[in-house]
Amino acid sequence: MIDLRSDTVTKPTEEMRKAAYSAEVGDDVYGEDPTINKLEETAAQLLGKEAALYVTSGTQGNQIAVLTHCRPGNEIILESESHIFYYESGAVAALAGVQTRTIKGERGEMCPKLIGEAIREADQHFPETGLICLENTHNRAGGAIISIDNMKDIYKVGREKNIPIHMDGARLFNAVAASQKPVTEFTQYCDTVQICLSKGLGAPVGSILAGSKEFIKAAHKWRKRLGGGLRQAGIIAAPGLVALTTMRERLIEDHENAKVLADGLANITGIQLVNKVDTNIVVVDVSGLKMNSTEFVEKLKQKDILCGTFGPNLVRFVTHFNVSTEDINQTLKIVHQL
Ligand code: TLP
Repeated sequence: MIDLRSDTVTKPTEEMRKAAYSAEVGDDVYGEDPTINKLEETAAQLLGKEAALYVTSGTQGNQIAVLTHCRPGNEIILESESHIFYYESGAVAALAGVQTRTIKGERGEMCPKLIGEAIREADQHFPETGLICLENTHNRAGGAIISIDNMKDIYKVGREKNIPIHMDGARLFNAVAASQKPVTEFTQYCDTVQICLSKGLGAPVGSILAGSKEFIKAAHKWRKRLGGGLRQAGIIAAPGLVALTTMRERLIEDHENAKVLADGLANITGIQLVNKVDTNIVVVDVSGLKMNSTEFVEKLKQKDILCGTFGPNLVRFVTHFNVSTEDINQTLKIVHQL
């Protein structure tokens, strides 16, 4: 099987498995797991934030961010196809009791002026705006990089009106690798950031939520409330540390493979490339093949290639370190024959 459904399917490397085996552990609810402590310190330093918290998933990290920044009845501003809005099962409503104000972006980038206009004035009729959320890279915009300039302008709007910014940076290191800019160039323009260790970086589980010391202290309590207090979890944090320290630079290989795939697919009659490929995600429209996305995905599955539906006619392919350039060429060969 060539699995291009997501970079979440990556299997831990040998080094990660060895790190898990030999991890020093303790009870993290007592703050005594040295491996988790090291992971959190390393992540905070790397991301240019005062503190960090190890959480079970990207969704948990984002939800804890919303819960910590907001109060029930607040409104949060976010892009209309952002993961927090689109793919987190309505958790911001169910858990944090906030309502969403979505803004349609251009390749995932929201217009700072529109954000400024969406921030609520003080009025008894209005909810209070509690948070602005960004997503970098933007999944449904096809792994698009949100530019540092756009982030800076949104941050300015947030600061003027005293609204914090949270970045869903599930794939932030893809943006970093592709743009060859330090990660802190991005994170300086958000108050809190969530990064996934379990996507392109390849760890089996876990995310990091980073921010100020005060914020992380409050976030820690929310993690506990959500049942996310873990015990000898150094065993899973150890591969996360390997992921964070050794797997970032190689992401450019995934981006190169994504470009080969995108160019090849674009040359196949009936297939239309939908996104400009900045990183590791390729989205195509298959309606020209006289089939819908479900049929396309099923046909490829029969030939041992996995990809995912992304809309009635849209299909998403995601490259990662368990997919080689030969696998990409094989995929193209099979799609040609459909
Ligand atoms: N994305 C998954 C699916 O949930 C769609 C994928 O296969 O791409 N933020 C962003 C931008 C994400 O893409 C994801 C996962 C998450 C957050 C959530 O991470 P997890 O799956 O760890 O909860």
